[in-house]
Amino acid sequence: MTKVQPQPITADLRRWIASQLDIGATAQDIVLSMQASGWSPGVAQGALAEALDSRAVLAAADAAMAKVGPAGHLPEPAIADGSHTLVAAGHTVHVACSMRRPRVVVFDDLLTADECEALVELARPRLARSETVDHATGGNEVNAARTSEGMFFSRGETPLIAHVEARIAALLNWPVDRGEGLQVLRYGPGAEYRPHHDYFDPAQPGSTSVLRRGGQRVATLVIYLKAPARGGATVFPDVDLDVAPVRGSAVFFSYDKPHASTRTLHGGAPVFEGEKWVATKWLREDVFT
Ligand code: PD2
Ligand code: ZN
Repeated sequence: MTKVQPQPITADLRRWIASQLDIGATAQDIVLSMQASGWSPGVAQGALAEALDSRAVLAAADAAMAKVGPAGHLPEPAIADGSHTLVAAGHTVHVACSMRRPRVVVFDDLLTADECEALVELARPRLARSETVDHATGGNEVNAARTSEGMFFSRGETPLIAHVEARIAALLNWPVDRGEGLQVLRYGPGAEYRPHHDYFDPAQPGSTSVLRRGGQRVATLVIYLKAPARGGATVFPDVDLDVAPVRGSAVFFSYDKPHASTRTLHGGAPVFEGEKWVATKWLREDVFT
């Protein structure tokens, strides 16, 4: 008896469907092309429904943002009135602590344990040794200062990712389309990310090409998906602040200029025991393409 192999919805397939939707292909065209390439009708329709669902979530998030007007100068949660419980896209998030200069806010319960686990499992098969931007060329390079493994999701890649991005957009009052795709990092014992700034140094020749895709980074949100037993804090050496990695929590910080005077130097301290997983969302001043 021949066994029918299940056909998984792969990242490549999701990207292909997204590109077809971008160029205006109809649902019927997409399903027919998939069937012609050997996908079963059920999988083709399921993958398309998933892609349309993600798009609807992101479109609703951007429509909600349009109602509150254009993005302000910097991403910022609405806590100026003393609120420490925020409802973002229907999900309740708690403010654990905040600092004014540099602007740092720690959130609890940004993601549920199930959401953290699902993101880890989606990312796991796609991990590779982390790269950083080569300042001279704007390309990527493996860097000894970053001993984690990582991968990038594209924006709205799955309905879960679209929901998380809509929640982040609502929490930080910054449109989804001004964010890079989520990056997931895994740190094993001994792995670390030495202190650095997340903005692109305008003086470096390699920054020109990255700045063309949405301008400067203006804020970072590091979400803890899995906490190590010891080590792995996110550290801010300029202000002697260590943020403990707690599953579902996140640290947000913003920087109004690409300069060390923002005191946003930060790093991932070495993991001593267990594994640390994070998802990082970088926010740009303009639409990220
Ligand atoms: O994993 C961290 O704690 C960390 C520290 C510094 C992540 C990043 N930077 C980053 O993703 O930029
Ligand atoms: Zn960083």
